Amino acid sequence: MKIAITRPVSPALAECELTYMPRRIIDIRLAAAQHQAYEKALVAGGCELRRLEMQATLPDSVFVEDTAVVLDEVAIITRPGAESRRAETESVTEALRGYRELLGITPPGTLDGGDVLTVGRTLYVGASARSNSASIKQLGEMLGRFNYQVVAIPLRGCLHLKTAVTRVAPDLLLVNPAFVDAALFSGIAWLAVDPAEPHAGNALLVGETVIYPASCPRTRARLIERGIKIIGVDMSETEKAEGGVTCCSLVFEA
Ligand code: CIR
Repeated sequence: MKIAITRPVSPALAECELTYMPRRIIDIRLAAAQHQAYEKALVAGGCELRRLEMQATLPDSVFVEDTAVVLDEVAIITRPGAESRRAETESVTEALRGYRELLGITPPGTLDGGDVLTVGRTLYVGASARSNSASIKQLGEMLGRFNYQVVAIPLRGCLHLKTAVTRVAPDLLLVNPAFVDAALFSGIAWLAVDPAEPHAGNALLVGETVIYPASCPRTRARLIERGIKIIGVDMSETEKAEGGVTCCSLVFEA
């Protein structure tokens, strides 16, 4: 059974961290309605939801992806790169305790889950402003015993690795070559986003379907052409907070 951990949008989302985007007005009611539709898409994709309590005072707490990396054998609780987000991990730790052995990133390591792309036994980790070399070293040490290799990936001009590249099928990546060098992902085919859609690289593969944002119609057409089944979602409000479809859930096999 697939589990999807989610958390409602905080009414303080407008005070979110922003790195590459200008601050724009966020409609919180619309954000909440869009988040509910996103949760329905997760259910349509075969997930059972585990909704965490809202954390009203933590603006970015809807972006649960950044708080943990859940693998088949173990889960790693992150230490988010933004100080304002560190308190988000506590409730996620409690939620994951029943499902996995838990390990954690410790200081001086910082890691956002949005920087970790798992392909088979390889964890590609974005060397971003949020995830540092200390955490990449810790991941390598922790996960060696589970036979994972950890590979640091340089990024340019985007917040997280998964802003630039995500999986859209077991054997296919969706890549924005402006943000990351696709040749670094050896042995796996890739499809480029439409260059007019810089945030189109963030797709959420759930089972055999891809949850995909309405804001990227050109790349969506490319995916459909490749035979990929899409569930469309409108994420306009969380997109203004620099979040995409992967960011709002932690999906794993129970
Ligand atoms: C942040 O800057 O931390 C949030 N405003 C957005 C986080 C998005 N998370 C993700 O891409 N995994």
